[in-house]
Amino acid sequence: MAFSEQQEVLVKEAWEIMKPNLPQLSLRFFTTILEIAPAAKNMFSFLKDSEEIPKNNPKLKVHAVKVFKMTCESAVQLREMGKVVVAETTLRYLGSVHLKKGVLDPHFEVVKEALLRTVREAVGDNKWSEEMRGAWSVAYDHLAEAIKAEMKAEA
Ligand code: HEM
Ligand code: ISQ
Repeated sequence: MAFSEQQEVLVKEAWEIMKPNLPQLSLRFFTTILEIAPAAKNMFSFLKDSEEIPKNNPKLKVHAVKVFKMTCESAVQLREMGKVVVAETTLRYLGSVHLKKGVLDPHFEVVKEALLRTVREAVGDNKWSEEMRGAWSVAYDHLAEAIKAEMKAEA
């Protein structure tokens, strides 16, 4: 399935709106993941010694922003090349991190839903549309498939 120029524009448009609010959106994203799947809590080192989600954990923020950014990059690559090409070293590393943490295929749907909700909240109902949802969705799915494939290759 080809990714259109318009889809790339929709992903980038949302990203521009998100940029000034990344610390807050990162927290929102992470909180939403745990709302959908409370059991995922034990996977994350950010929560090891606390019941509450840390409001100022730099690692949490950096990782969450990476997920946003990588989804945007995935959109650009899909448009330009028709496939997602994460640098081989990055992909290997992400594959092994997620494998080690015990991430399973269904978790990717949880993170996807949380990502889409976070983008929706960030851009607001005036800008949000089915097309924007579709564009983020496809970009995320391709990225997730690349990570899953690497996890399977390493398992
Ligand atoms: C760590 C990205 C999906 C759980 C990370 C890191 C990145 C990342 C960049 C940081 C790696 C590091 O520097 O150590 C992504 C992307 C995903 C994805 C792009 C999907 C396209 C998932 C899913 C789960 C998950 C589905 C399961 C709920 C984790 C955990 C860590 C992690 C537990 C380790 C965090 C820690 O304790 O330090 N991910 N991730 N990720 N991810 Fe993901
Ligand atoms: C790591 N992997 C996927 C999603 C995340 C969200 C917040 C913080 C870290 C993450």
